[in-house]
Amino acid sequence: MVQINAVIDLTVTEAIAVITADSPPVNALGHAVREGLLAAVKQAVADPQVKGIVLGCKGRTFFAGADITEFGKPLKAPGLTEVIEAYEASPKPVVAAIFGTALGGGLEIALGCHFRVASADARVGLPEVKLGILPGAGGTQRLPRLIGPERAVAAIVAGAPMPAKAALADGIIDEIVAEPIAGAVAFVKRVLAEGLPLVKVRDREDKIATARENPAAFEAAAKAATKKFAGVEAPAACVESVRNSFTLPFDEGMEAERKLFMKLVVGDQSRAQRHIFFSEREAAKVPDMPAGVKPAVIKKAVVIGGGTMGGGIAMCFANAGVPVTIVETSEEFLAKGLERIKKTYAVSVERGALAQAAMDKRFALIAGTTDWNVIGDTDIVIEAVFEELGLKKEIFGKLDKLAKPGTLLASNTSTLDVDAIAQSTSRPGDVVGMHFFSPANVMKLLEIVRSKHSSMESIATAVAAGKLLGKIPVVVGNCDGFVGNRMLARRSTECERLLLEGATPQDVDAVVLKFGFPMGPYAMGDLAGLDVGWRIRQARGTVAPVTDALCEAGRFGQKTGRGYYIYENGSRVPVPDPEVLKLAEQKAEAAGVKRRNISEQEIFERMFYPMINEAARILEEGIAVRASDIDVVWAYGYGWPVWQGGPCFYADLVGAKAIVAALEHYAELTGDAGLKPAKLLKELAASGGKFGDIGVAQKAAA
Ligand code: T1G
Ligand code: NAD
Repeated sequence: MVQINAVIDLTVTEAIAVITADSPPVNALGHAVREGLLAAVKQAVADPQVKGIVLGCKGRTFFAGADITEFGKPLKAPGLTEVIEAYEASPKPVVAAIFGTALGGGLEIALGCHFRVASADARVGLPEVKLGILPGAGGTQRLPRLIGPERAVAAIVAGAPMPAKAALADGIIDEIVAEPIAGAVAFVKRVLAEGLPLVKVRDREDKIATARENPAAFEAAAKAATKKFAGVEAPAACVESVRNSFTLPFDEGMEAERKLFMKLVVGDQSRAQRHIFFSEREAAKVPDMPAGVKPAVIKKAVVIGGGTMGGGIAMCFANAGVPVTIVETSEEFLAKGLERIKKTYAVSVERGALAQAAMDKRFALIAGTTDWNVIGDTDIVIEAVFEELGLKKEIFGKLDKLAKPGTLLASNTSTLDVDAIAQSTSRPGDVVGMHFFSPANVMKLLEIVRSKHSSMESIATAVAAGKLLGKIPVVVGNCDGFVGNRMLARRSTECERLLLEGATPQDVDAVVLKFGFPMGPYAMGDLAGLDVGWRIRQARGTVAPVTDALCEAGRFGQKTGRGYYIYENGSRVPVPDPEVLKLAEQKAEAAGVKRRNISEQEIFERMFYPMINEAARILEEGIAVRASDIDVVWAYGYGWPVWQGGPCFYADLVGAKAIVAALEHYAELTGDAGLKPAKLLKELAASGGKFGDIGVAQKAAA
């Protein structure tokens, strides 16, 4: 074995050279890896003893792509394209030995090899679009030559990895093997023994010939793939580059791909998406977590309340293979809850997103009861009953008596005081908030609310449970509305004011949609149900004149067919309703509010700046430890477009100075002291500082 450099070694056995990378955690194709890979293949090609070459990795995965932390910095030679060309040009057969996740540059180098074998549980893909870029080392030129431009553009714009079995069917990999390296060695020996021709993917024309003749099918596939990405740069660039694969000669297509890559990688959208990539990984790290704190193992779960959220949370456990029991007040409510779960799974089966067998397996893991004694034999309890503090305290009092020591007791409350809930037990250290987002079986975000009593073990267990359930856990402090809902409340206040002052729901929603949100605030209110907020305002004695009047008229949104919009015959399409404007005019007159035309820019600023201002207060109070945590909350819980980076990242693009000036203007205009710029925001404005400098997460978006 020859150690080519710190991360690459070369072993020659029976005329087969095995080139192996060992660069934890994911064998990213950083400079040292590239340099070593190039030197190794040159050595293997030059060695007369060597007849065949295998490219593989040690550790948990085959190359998971380029080293994202190198982006935005001067590129050190050799570039990945040069390395791949050296493997492709080898006169000796080269076989890639894939396992784990061959992603981005990892799949691209494998496509540069003459053959690819993979373990059955491997996944391959080109997810670059999720980082606001496109495959930049030949993926948009080689993949179409293997699977055709139509399928390639769909795969590249979606950026989703595919399982080995599907990749085999597509001809991306040549064989599924039990053990990658040994399987690849056997494969290359067979190639040599049978004298199989070394076809370079770059020379394959059969899959692109049809599109060259008639690109209609490609254009249709491209249109379908990008329809949800209006205004997003990377998907459009992916389409352009894949189109080049059948309209330009290979080398010109490669050059064009390079140019598109270099343009995107320095752009704000890619910087924003890379920021979110690293921030979601940082969010799960609790800075003051002592080393050695071990999370408890979750083998069984109980959910109290089988309603909208309880049902979704139970599905999360079942989807993760954890047996879960729902506790309800009556057999009737239990049956309703289980039926809703069954229907939700059945929809996924109908859509082909879930196999019937998988549905049956998961549903079999969900039990229901009205008997609270199940509490005594579980590792975690998540309470999801009505949003009433008294009821939750009563329930945690019961849990305290029944649960075994060390059981994690969590509340899915969206607004209530977790300290108060914890204090209703004799073990407040075992209590945390685990705030899921609706629909709980879909939304990725999980706010883990740390009460002043929560122990480090409880927080560590909640974070681990979140990861087990496939969620993105963000640990936040205990306050009214935690991080997400607290900021959302600022936007809702402005929504109500703008209606009184003369804006329409469709005006405001259009501005928010244009920014990239999947839904505007009024349409979102109608989806969630206007009665949820109404009940909370009634409990708190606060008012929203227009929305309260809508609720008093039974207009709760989609569920009643009318809210801020009309929903005809059960449709989900919001139709503007002049009645709402009339109502707003009446309420404005009653409140003495002067109505006026409100510009798009003002609507924009009042939708986003008050939230950013609240984010600054949240950081001042330590409710969030990193600005990037706030960005992750909004990206994964509230639909903030990832290519806009999140409220704090976006604020840094705009600049604190401009935001402070606008807030001071609107505080004056509305008389709302809550709009006065936060201390931290004013400091950033004065110093030219950035949210990005607060906390430890922002390591690669520079
Ligand atoms: N570069 C640098 N660091 C990376 C990395 C990468 N590509 N992938 C992961 N890490 C770090 C990550 O930050 C974390 O660090 C640790 O590895 C474990 O990751 C030319 C230009 C591979 C499926 O988009 O999807 O190739 O927090 O916690 O859940 O066309 O990581 O421990 O300090 O996510 O097991 C394309 C990105 C790059 C894949 C593993 N590749 N990675 O998931 O672990 S662009 C990607 C992932 C490209 C070419 C272009 C996942 C994973 P830390 P983790 P995981
Ligand atoms: P829901 O009304 O749909 O369900 C509540 C369920 O709790 C009902 O089925 C009810 O029968 C059951 N229940 C009430 N008292 C009980 C008791 N003593 N024992 C057992 N079961 C009992 O409400 P939901 O929307 O699922 O909300 C549940 C919790 O989740 C609330 O705290 C809410 O604030 C929070 N939450 C809701 C959302 C959302 O979008 N709906 C999002 C995040 C968090």
